[in-house]
Amino acid sequence: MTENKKQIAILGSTGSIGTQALEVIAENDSLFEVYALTANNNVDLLIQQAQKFQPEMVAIANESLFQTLKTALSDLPIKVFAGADSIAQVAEMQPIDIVLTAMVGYSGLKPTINAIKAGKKIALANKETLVVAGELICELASKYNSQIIPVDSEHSAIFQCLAGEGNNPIEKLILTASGGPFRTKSMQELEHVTSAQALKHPNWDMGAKITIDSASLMNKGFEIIEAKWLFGVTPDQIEVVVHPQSIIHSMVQFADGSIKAQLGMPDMKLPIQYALTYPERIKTNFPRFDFSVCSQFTFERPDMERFRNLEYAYYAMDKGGNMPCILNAANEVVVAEFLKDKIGFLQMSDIIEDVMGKADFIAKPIYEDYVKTDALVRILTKELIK
Ligand code: MN3
Repeated sequence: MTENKKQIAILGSTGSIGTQALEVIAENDSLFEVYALTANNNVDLLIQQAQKFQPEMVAIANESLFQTLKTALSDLPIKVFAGADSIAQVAEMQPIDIVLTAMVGYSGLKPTINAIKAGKKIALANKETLVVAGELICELASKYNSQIIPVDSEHSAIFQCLAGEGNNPIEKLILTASGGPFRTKSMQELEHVTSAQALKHPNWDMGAKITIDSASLMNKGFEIIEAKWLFGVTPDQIEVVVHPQSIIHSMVQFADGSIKAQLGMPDMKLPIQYALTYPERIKTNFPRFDFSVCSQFTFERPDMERFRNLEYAYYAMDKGGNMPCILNAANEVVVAEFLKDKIGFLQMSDIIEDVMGKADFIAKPIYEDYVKTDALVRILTKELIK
């Protein structure tokens, strides 16, 4: 461990964000050092990453893979842990400066809470954490003086637009959406789209779960909730506009009517790097946007009739309590079933709507309520699919 380098923990290092974060770190190894890496199941890639980056410790959530990991790294001075609890513990280790939360879904909640309680700076890529328990996370972050820096490209854009604005009043946040691969599909066509089609995102290269969420606009739904908590605005101050070119990553409209936007190529390495170097910017050699190549920016309203998930997310955000947690748990189940082609694309929204009407609503949830809601809603959703 080198004293003057920022010590980074990457939770979910084998996923799309995790691997891109390691590319950013590899290119800036005079600034950053990997302190810890964690993964869910992908032990082979975790081993390769550990051999290359030589962190102090690695952890794998799937305990049955402990021995494989341990044996493969036995000739290196790397501590090896297994189990979901160990990942939450890794997040609070003393030397860590920044915890990048890049795991998928609800599983990010506990480790993020631990990292916040340890006062770490959080580079937040796991949006589900804020969707599920945004109120609790924000309370803890202020109590333990932990700064949350968004990695999600839209929120990074807003964060960048707000830099230097002090307490200048925000009128609204304008989140851009690509519209996904099915933007122009009719209702009848949407009936028959497959997971393979949904996995072909036009602009962004991402993991499977978020790519399906993008196709169904649930991702944008989660992002409005994420924005509400990150930037302390009310639901009516958050607007979504479809911008198929994905060059404007989001915008802020201030009280005087002025709108600031952040633009760039759709490359997650940029917001990842900004979260790690903030408040500084450092040179990259990523491809630059060329106005002579893309000469047209277009905008349209999102269609909430074909893409009902966005409407459900607005409803969940307005309703508050554990409703966003219900929305997220139901969505995690239906996306997994859709990926196995067990249910259709439009059925995902049907089931989510049904679950939101049937699950028990809790107006003022505490941590244990989120845990219980998540577990019960998964069971309920699976029953409704049968
Ligand atoms: Mn995004």
